[in-house]
Order: sequence, then structure tokens, then C-alpha cells
Amino acid sequence: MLTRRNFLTAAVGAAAAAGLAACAKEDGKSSDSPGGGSKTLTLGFSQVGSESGWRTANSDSVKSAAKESGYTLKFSDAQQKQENQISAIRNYIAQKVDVIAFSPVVVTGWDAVLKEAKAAKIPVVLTDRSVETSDESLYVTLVGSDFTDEGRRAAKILEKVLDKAGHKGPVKIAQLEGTTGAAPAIERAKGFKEVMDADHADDWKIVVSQTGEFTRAGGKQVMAAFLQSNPDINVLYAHNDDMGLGAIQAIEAAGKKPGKDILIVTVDGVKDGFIAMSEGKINAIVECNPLLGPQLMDVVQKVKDGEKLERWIKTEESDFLQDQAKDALPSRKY
Ligand code: GYE
Repeated sequence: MLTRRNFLTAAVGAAAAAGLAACAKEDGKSSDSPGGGSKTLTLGFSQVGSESGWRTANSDSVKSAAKESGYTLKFSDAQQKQENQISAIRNYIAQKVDVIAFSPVVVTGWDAVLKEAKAAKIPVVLTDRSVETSDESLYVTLVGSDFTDEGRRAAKILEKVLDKAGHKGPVKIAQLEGTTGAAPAIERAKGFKEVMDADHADDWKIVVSQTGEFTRAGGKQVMAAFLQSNPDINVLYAHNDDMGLGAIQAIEAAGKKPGKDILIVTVDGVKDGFIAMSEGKINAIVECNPLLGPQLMDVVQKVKDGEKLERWIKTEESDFLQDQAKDALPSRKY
């Protein structure tokens, strides 16, 4: 039997539910799922910036996949600044979005804001880049690449590049690092060094290494300085295509031939990188796939449905040498 108190609670609950359904209809957010009434999922996405061709392709992929899935996407560009990402995430918490996804510009310094999201019961999905945290419960999963392995692959493909070029003698490497403190910068350096130390301790040496912020302008500027201080560099390992493309300009300005006088290995595989490779200016590219949107939306839905997910959902990628560039170019999607 319903007591008066229980009855009131039930009545208020029913009214609230009806109200919610009405709201959902009013703002046009009700989904067209068979049951109807459930509101569209809102995803708050905080992007790193627009520093590279990879990033542009990644942002486009997220936007179009959200549209395709019928989600409401709130998107913000942090211009490579952590404080902008933190305030974007705080905004999404205040707006009570259903899920927050973000690609953290650097690995450290996220615990406080992630705890705020947890307290507000908003699940967080990392995409592309990882964070360092002592509390694993602060995010559900990471959808992205294995950057350490990309670094190893870069070293392995450099062996082939040196071989093909018939290179003899010491290998003097210049490294253009990504954004300082960012997962792909840390891990691409680590994986490369791992192979170098294990297999080439005698003949390979990184003679200069500095960040070029993952941008073309940064790559050009830093490479010009490298060439001044170390004119005998014969290999460039750039953590992304854009820095490699900027460096090519600096190499040419210094009167040297990129891809010949200086052998070049980059990471990403954006169209402009492939064009430079087909022109003989880049020797090899380690692919890092930015088209994470569809996979991310799938994960977001699973998070909402309470499905159990792996801690890291890895992206599948390939490597490309110069002689594959022309054939591969027409089918590159980014
Ligand atoms: O390689 C670079 C971009 O985090 C994997 O960020 C991404 C990297 C990518 O700026 O081009």
C-alpha cells in the first residue's frame, strides 16, 4: 500500500520524468530510437590545438563522426595551452555534458580537474594522447596510438633508409622533438633511443635534439639553428611531418639536399608528408593515424551504456619507404 509520503515521492518522480521528456522534446534533442524520449548524447571535446596537418585531420574526423552518430558535440581548441584545456573541461562539467573526451597537450597536471569530472559523475575518455596519474579511476580508456612503438619503428626504418642510401660511417642524428611534456614527444624519443642504444650504440648518435612544437615554423627555425651549430648532421628524425617539412625548407636554404645530404624520417603520414616523400625529400614515414573519430564515438556510446572497456584501445598503423610514396599517395585519406 502506498503511504502518503511514498505516494508524493512517486508522484513527484513521475512529474519530473514527464518534465524531462517534455524538455527533451522541446529542445529537439529527443533521439529517434525506437523507445523515443531519450535525449541525444552530448560530448564535450577539448582539442590540443591546430598545430599540424595531423591535428586538422583529427579534428575533422571527430566532428564528422559526432555528426554521423547524431551526438551533440561541444568542441574547443586549446591552442596548445594546458590552462585552456582545463577551463574547457570545467565548462563541460558545468554544462553537465554526458561524456568528456580530450587529447591532453602534456602528460602531467590533470588530477585536479579530472577529480572534478569524477565528482560530477561525468566519464572522461582520453583520445590520442595519454596522461600520467596515480588514480586510474580518473579516466575510462585511451583511444590512440602506441607512440613508443612509433619511435622504435622510426629507428628500424632508419636502418633500411641508411642501407638503401648506401650510407657508410657515423650516423649523426638531429632530432626535432614534439611539444615538450607531450606523450608523443616523450615516447617517440624513448622508443627511438631504445633501438639505437640496443643495436647502434657504436655508430649512431643524436648530436642535437630540441622541440619544434610540432609545427612547420618551429621545425624550420630549429633546423636552421641545428645546421649552424652542427653542419655535419646527416640524418633528421622529426617527431612529425610538419616539423620535417619546415626543416626541409631550412635544409634547402642552407644549400643542402633533403633526402640525400640529410636523410629524413618523420612520423604521421599526412598528405604533404607523402608529397615530399614522393619528391625524394623525405626518406621514410612512420604512420600515425589521426582518423580516430568513428572509434571514439563508438567508445563514447559504450561508456554511456556502461559497457566494460579495455584501458587502451590502440590504433593500427603502417610504415612507408620512399619507393612506396607515389603508389600510396592517391589513397591517403588525410
Ligand atoms: O603526431 C602531431 C600532432 O598527438 C599524435 O600531435 C599526435 C601528434 C601528431 O601535433 O602531428
